[in-house]
Amino acid sequence: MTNLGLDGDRAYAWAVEQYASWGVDVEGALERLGSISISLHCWQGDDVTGFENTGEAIGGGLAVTGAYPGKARTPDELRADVEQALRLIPGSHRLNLHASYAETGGRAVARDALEPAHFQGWIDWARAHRLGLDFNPTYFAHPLAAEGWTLAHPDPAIRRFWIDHGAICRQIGAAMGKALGTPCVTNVWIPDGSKDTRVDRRGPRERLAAALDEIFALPLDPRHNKDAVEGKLFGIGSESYVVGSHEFYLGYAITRKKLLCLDMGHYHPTESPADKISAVLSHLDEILLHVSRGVRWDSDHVVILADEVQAVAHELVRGDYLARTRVGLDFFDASINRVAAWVVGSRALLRALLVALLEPTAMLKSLESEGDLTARLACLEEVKSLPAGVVWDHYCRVHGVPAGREWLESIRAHERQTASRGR
Ligand code: RNT
Ligand code: ZN
Repeated sequence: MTNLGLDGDRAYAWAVEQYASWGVDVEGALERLGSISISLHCWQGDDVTGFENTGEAIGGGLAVTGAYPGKARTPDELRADVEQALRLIPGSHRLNLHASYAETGGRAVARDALEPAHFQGWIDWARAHRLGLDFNPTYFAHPLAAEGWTLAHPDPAIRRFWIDHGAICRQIGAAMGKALGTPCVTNVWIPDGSKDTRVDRRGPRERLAAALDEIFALPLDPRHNKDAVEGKLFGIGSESYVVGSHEFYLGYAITRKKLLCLDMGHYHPTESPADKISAVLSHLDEILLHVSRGVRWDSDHVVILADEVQAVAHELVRGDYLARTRVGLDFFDASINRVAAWVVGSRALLRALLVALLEPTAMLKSLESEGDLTARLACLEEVKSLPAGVVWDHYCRVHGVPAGREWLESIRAHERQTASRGR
């Protein structure tokens, strides 16, 4: 063993003692952390471009800024980049695909004619790497979405196209889940909304509910596919009205027994996504989280270990919601190395979860229930300086992943290997 390893072991033993003095079982916490899979969003690797090669603008109010070189151009490049990211993220995780990442062998396949076969490359690769897959129908970057309306479009022919797309995507999700032995979450997000004052706010919502009911009409085995619906506050071009708002989907998810997807960027900036978890899980079996970071607006910045992410992690642990929550990332940044963005976001989220798992929650809850609010506040503050960083380093080491900033070396080497991609 190297000196570094010895120092690390000593530091870890000391940290375990510190936590034991608070009644916290560090090994138990690490075991629980190891059982949490994060769904990495494929779209961080190529700025939400996908492989349809239609030259269609992304649209849907989504915007990716930056011109960092090295963007993945092909499924193989994207898979190599995900593999590189996963080498630097401790634990076993998942990949979240959009329908626009189908592999159609250079042939144009309409979105309402996609098949599981178009994702066989992804499925085989996921199996080889022991990854689960999650899925999303793609309701943007398409001529029939160019007006900003899809499932709630007033034209029944356009609605039909998008309903068929959604229905087909659930079956693709089920094929992924069946092949990989882990349920695929297929998440529906649509951009539909209005830039300016909407007079008829009711019609589009009635159309959306009816369209969703058609999409979900075919019963699928929940061991293969689980459906989620994602609401939003506003987007570029839908500032005044969003058909699929939070309230719309909360009601929909409760009445149709779907997963509700809470994207951390999809609320008023002063709202707390963390506080919504126990509220919605009072009425739902499961939720999907899109962990993201809005800066002033729904800007989809790379996730960092910030207060709101920590608050979400605390809620999942304190409320004992981990088993009822699927955790995914959702951000896109083209101004920094795209693989590093996945690594920063995933490691930040895992660290937040670790801090939450290392909390003496039972003790804090009993102070609270005894009404000792002074001790609750004092202890919440003291706990913040416990040596979670030392435990994190140990966790990385036992998972064969660089503990500190050394992981950047590996990103640099990958950058050199992929230099020929250019911008
Ligand atoms: C958009 C939603 C949605 C997308 C992805 C690409 O506001 O957050 O989840 O980011 O589907
Ligand atoms: Zn999202």
